[in-house]
Amino acid sequence: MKIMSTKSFSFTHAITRQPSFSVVSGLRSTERGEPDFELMKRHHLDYVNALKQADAEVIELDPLEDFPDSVFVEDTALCLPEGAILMRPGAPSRLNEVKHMAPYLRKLYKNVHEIKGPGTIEAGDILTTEKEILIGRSNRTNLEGISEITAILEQWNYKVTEVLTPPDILHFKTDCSLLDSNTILSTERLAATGCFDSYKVILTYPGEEEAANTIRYNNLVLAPEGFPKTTRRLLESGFNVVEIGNTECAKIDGGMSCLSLRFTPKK
Ligand code: CIR
Repeated sequence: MKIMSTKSFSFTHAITRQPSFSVVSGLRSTERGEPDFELMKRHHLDYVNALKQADAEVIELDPLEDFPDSVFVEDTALCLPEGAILMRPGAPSRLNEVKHMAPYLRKLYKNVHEIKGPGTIEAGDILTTEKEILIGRSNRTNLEGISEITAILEQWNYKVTEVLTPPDILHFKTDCSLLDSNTILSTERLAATGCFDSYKVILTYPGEEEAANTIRYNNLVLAPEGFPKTTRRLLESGFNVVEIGNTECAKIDGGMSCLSLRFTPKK
């Protein structure tokens, strides 16, 4: 795989948070059974090790029992080379997760903004590519949240494109991920909206829509295990793929991107 140095997938650091025992009560859109905590912990360890294998310095935070979904740190902040932006989650039970992330980001970044509201936005709805930042409106991310973050991103000279997350999909990135500076992995239903028309798109294999949420971290793509036909498509396109078990997080709508913040700090 060609190693390119780009701001959208070249990083030095990652933040993860251990699942809490309460994770078994995490929010979910449909009931798919209770997550097996021990198995989730093993998958989480594999995930952290894969980030390290991709040269990440991983800051592993302690579990937060009061916040069942706090393992999904991605939703609390957007981290860019210019600074970090603290989100304002649309799920009331997740709102105060941000307070527990803020001190770590303030240590690592000089520039930390926060979404003050009344709008809401979760970073699971934000896809940063080399040429723009796509933000999906969803049940968690509304117009006010998008306009508040857009004002900050435009100061940093980003082009922001608002897109619609198809109905019944939790977050925009539930259905897509960035593979390289011009390639997106997407489900057919999301690509059909036209939001990736200016990119090269690799589609998830029909029936393997859950494989769409991966992460590219330096030269590695972390992809969920159990979707062999989509993984084959990635391998055939020249990506280095490491598969990580995700069956337990999937029961509460979580995937590869949700489990980390990926960034290069700037003091
Ligand atoms: C939630 O509903 O908020 C969690 N159970 C799942 C969050 C997944 N996060 C993400 O896609 N970025």
